[in-house]
Amino acid sequence: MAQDFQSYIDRIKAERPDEFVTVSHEVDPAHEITATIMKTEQEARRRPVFLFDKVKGTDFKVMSNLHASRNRLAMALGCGPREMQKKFLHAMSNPIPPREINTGPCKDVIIKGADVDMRALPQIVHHGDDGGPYITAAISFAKDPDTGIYNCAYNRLMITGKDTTSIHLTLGKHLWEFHQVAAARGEPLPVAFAIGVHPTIALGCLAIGSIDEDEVAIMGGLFGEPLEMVRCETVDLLVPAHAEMIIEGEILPGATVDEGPFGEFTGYSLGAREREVVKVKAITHRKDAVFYDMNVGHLDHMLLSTIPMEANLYRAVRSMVPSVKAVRVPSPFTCFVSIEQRLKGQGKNAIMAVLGADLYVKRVVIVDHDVDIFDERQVNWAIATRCQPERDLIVIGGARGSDLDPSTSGDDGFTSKWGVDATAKPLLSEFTPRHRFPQDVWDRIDVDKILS
Ligand SMILES: Cc1cc2nc3c(=O)[nH]c(=O)nc-3n(C[C@H](O)[C@H](O)[C@H](O)COP(=O)(O)O)c2cc1C
Ligand SMILES: [Mn+2]
Repeated sequence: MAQDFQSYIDRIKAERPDEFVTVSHEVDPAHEITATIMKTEQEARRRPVFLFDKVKGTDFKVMSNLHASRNRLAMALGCGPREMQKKFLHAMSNPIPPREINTGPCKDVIIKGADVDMRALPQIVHHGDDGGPYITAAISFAKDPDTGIYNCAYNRLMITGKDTTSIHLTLGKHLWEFHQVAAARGEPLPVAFAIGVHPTIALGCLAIGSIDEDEVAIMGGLFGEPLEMVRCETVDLLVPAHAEMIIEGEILPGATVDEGPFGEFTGYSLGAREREVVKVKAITHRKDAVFYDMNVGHLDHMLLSTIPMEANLYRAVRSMVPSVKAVRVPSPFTCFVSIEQRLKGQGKNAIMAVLGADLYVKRVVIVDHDVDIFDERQVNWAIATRCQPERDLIVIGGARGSDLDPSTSGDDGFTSKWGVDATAKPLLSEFTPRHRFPQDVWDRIDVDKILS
């Protein structure tokens, strides 16, 4: 399968021409890119991929909103939208290690040392209150300082100088842990960022699991072949050979800079704080590189992250409750699960599995398999009619969640978490029956005839 970004874009242009919009007039990277995408979504109810041909202050074209459609993501994975979770789980349990190749298109242009200028990149300001221009589609590649196992994640980078950015490391996540270990030794942590990648790489980097699970090999599992990687110019790391652009650098030990606020996936503008600093050592890119801008805080960002999150949560619940039916992450910090409860207590076990499997989940609701978790009215109905809060609500205090949860403001993600067991007690089969119709009556009513 082609592992580059452009050939995937060519497929969208050929197979889904209505989903590709080129903006040929000049746009201001301050707010206009994000506002154009969101106004199109709100007024025309469309979520195409956007290519901004002329962006003030830079030679790079900017592309955005690629991931704002489940169908487009499914196309990247070569499956239907309903098969994505299965495909993701298969890749997690069948990872394929990468293959190093000598060189690749991401090395067409190599800019090093004093020639590095982050100001030559698009200086995109997304929302009104943002603290500065941000790179929102940077996928970090770094190695565990002890084990050498790779870790990948998206990390927001605020451009702070000619060769510096800040980096947001969610407290307690894997890259933050690598940095803690390196910084305690007084060492910088080498890191490289890929910008503009095939959506399979974007999905793979968001896999949730142990720090010892290598996201690069999950990307291979998703491609069904090893990810082709090349060696960086200035740091000892491998990066995707076919990326549009690579930024090489290191996270400095002990240095911080003011960062944020930033309009985030929570729907809030927040997170202003002192954060770690990246010293940029090289930028390499394709000769015709398109700069990808994640339309952060909206569907481009949200749809992408929920697929890997849901796969991991399904895996976790299934290890505890084999008869799990479906898992969904409908909104930030929230998870809905349906199970076929065969034994008393499995609803509570499902709560424990979910809260133990993902740092970000703060609220989980478990329902029986007759409730469609893709319909929030049904979930609310189950909470209202099958729950006794005194008995069915679990609250865990003093846990770790997202430092971007505004309700933990001042406490940086130190949070309580809750689970709602909205399954029927003791079991659905013994619960008050739902109203229904005798099957023979239902079958003999001919709606077409009545309406004709
Ligand atoms: C567009 C986008 C931006 C993100 N920005 C950040 C960020 O700035 N900092 C961060 O720690 N996680 C960010 N995340 C979430 C992480 O990439 C995600 O939780 C990842 O799985 C963490 O990797 P880990 O589990 O290997 O630690 C972002 C995710 C997306 C999709
Ligand atoms: Mn990881």
